[in-house]
Amino acid sequence: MYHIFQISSEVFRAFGLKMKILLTLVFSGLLIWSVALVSFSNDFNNQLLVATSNVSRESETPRDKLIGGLLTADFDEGSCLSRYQQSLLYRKASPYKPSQYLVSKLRSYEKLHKRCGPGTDAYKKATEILGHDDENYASKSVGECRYIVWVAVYGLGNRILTLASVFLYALLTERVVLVDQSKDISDLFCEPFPSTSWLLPLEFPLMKQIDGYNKGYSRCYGTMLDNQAINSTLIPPHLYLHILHDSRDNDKMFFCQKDQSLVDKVPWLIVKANVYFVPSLWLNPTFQTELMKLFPQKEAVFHHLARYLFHPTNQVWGLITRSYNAYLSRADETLGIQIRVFSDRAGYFQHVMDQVVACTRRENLLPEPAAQEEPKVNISRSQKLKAVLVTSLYPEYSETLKNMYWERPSSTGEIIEVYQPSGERVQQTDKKLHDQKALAEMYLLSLTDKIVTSARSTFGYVAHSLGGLKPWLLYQPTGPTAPDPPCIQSTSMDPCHLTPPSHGCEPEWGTNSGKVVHFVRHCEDRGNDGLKLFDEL
Ligand SMILES: Nc1nc2c(ncn2[C@@H]2O[C@H](COP(=O)(O)OP(=O)(O)OP(=O)(O)O)[C@@H](O)[C@H]2O)c(=O)[nH]1
Ligand SMILES: [Mg+2]
Repeated sequence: MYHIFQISSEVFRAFGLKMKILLTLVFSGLLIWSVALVSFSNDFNNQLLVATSNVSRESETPRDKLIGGLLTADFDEGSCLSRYQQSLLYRKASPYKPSQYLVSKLRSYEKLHKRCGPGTDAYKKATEILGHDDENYASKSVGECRYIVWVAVYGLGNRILTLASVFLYALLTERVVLVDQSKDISDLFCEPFPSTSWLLPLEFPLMKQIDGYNKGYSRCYGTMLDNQAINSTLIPPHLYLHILHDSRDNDKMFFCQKDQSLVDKVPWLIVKANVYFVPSLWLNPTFQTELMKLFPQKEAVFHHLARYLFHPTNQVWGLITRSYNAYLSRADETLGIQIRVFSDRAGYFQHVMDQVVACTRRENLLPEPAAQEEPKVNISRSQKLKAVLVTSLYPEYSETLKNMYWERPSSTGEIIEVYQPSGERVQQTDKKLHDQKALAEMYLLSLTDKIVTSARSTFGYVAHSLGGLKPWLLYQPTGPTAPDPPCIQSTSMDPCHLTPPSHGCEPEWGTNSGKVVHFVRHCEDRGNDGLKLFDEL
């Protein structure tokens, strides 16, 4: 027994010794090997990281924060984050590039504005003449600086479109544009021109009178024509231009070549407008030559001007970026739907909802909900996510759409996420936060991939044109049923000039203004009315 134990303990001791040596060898081998492996894999990972970052750096097209030279680099970034961040972080590169001629014209305009803007001697001198209302400027040189004052009237969509129109007119006629700041414009937009201001000083001599200007005012251009109170030998120091939906034929003579030679001599123009009047400027042969050089792609006029002029303030940019990051940034595809109801008793209407659904299905913008729940065995985590941004005064439209895709799956398997930032119910123009939300929503719509907008809505026009998107326009219902067809895709992204001149200028008085030049035609959403720029024939 003892023997057996003694032998086996010796065997074990000998075996244990060998085991120890063996284990030590194995462990140290493993250790050396794993150290080698770790350092190799670190090296490999590092190399992989360098390689992939090179690839992503190479494959990522460098974003152009100045948008092809449209923007000047002369601004401090922090004071207006949207100006340079829009193209760096939120927008796809626009397929529409500004012409070099437009870029150089903008740089010259910026210099002119700096020389003539508020606070300069030139501005002071120019305002002094406003005190002498009886003076005739026919034979006087009015100095280098002539001005056009934009007055804020009507909804925000109208304001944005008219301010862009007034600015283009200023570019064409070498005037300086100044902006009525009595409303909330500076809560919405940053200054667009460096080292100066576009805000009309509150002490402007005509400030108190401007509110009351209308068609009946003796210095209204149409009224002066009616009264034969203006001609080449009788030029007033200021003129009021009435470019609104109720303008008379004589007010619209403003667009004609002969009239422009008179208007040009007036040092101060004050404009109230609620329509996008750019298309009518193209009907004037003098402007047309210049406009062709500025905008070789005609339908991109507002697109470029808006990206140059309208930079949301940091507060509005916060609204935009928070919404974008929370609801749109992760989607594979985004669709914007703007629903504007024009009727005395506005609100949620079933026929408007039916129209939106009919349009988005017919045009393959949204999938059909499936007839029944499919028993899915293979669950895929890579389903496509489509985000739908709805904007409307009424929250019921997006709620209905959201329910539709919750109650039934989509026939394509896509995940449909519906989001509506606000539902203000009533228009509250000039209320700061209301207007800021309206601007944020127009801007967010402009960031979507495809867009459906309501006919006749300036809110929708701003959104699609700023985004460079040819919209699907929802026809305006004429009764309590959805129009058939429900919508049409526009072949041009530029906004429509509602209530344009219906006539030509002499000698072709009576010509249909939609038939004067082939690229200015009636708007798809307005039947035989409205004027719009088209590149596609
Ligand atoms: N936030 C938000 N406000 C809206 C919306 N629709 C209309 N509004 C408000 O109502 C105003 C409507 O005026 P516009 O912006 O000129 O739009 P429009 O569709 O041309 O309407 P009208 O000018 O009344 O013919 C907007 O500026 C907002 O104040 C919307 O979808 N979202
Ligand atoms: Mg409007």
